[in-house]
Amino acid sequence: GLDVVALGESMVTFLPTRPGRLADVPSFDRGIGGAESNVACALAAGGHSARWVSRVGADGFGDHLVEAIGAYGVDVSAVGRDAARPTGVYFRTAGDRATDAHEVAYYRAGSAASAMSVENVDLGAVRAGRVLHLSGITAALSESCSGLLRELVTRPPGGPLLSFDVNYRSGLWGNGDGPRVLLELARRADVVFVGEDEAEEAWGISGGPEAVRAALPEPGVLVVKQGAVGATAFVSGAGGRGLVAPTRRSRTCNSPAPLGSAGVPASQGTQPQPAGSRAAGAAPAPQRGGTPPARVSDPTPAPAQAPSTFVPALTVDVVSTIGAGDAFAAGFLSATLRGLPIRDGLRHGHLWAAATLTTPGDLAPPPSRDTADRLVALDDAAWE
Ligand code: KDG
Repeated sequence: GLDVVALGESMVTFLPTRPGRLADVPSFDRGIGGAESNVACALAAGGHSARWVSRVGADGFGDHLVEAIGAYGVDVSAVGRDAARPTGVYFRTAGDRATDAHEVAYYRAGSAASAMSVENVDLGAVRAGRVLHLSGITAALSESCSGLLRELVTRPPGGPLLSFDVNYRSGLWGNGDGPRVLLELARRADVVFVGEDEAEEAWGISGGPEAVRAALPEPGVLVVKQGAVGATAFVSGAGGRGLVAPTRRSRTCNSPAPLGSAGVPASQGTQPQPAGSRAAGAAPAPQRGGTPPARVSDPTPAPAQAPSTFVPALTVDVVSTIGAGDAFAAGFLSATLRGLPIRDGLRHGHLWAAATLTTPGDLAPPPSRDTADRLVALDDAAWE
């Protein structure tokens, strides 16, 4: 069977050929974007079987998306064509290096994908993978898309593990419903990805990862991305229905965890690491108010806290942050599908994100599995 199915709108993207405002730049390079297909493409490039489900127009841009995403090795057989509506496109700048402020101009209202609904999408094809990856963008596109998402998060027993990237795009939410809708959707997922800054923007949560977890205790796996600082994962209950092994590499958690088997208990808690396994002078845990998360090297996690694992991000020369969250999610899901422990999932996430951060487009192939595994296996000192 398929490892992953991702559903969502993809667009042809236009990136300025030189720095400047959209008002001034005269020429653009064509690329492809779409948060969910970015995840599917990265996973396919990383050796997994992946399908992207969506709808595109019966136009040249629709042809291009299907061809380009298919060329990554993604199954596009369940992508529908809409003769009456166009494929969405968008233009964006690479972003200001200092502020990371991007100018984004979407031309997607009334697009073929925005007309997706429970009637015109093959739900069997969507639920055919071990993991179903969705994002909050889809909920913002239209009433029918929102209805489709609601249907997909109401899972039949034995359905795929549900992965959800909050992806709050304030510009897409005409009304003020986004924050409430996104929280409701996230609560129903097994694995949730959210940025610390995003949680603050959408939900007004400013107390760091622990505060995000307090507001979102339901998902078996919650990954709070902290930008250049790192990422913190919380694992509880069966750890995403037995999918994620929360402890570090050991004989038990090294064996692939059963997928989609509701009720299979995974061992809980962050395995205490030997004191001093991090080099002296390690970067301090993020302190943006609130309690710093327990780090993988903390000998004893604070008692009242949910078990959490923090892994610092790699220091890279950022070209563009667009698409890095998708690459992170793909790297994490890849490790998860392979039964790797949570720390390695976060490291894969950071590595795959680094591949995207250092290129201008929305999407870049991840490092090969061999290379990534070797880098992930480096000791803690290399990961500070
Ligand atoms: O995650 C990157 C996306 O922002 C991009 O590829 C386009 O899906 C997209 C969106 O809606 O912004």
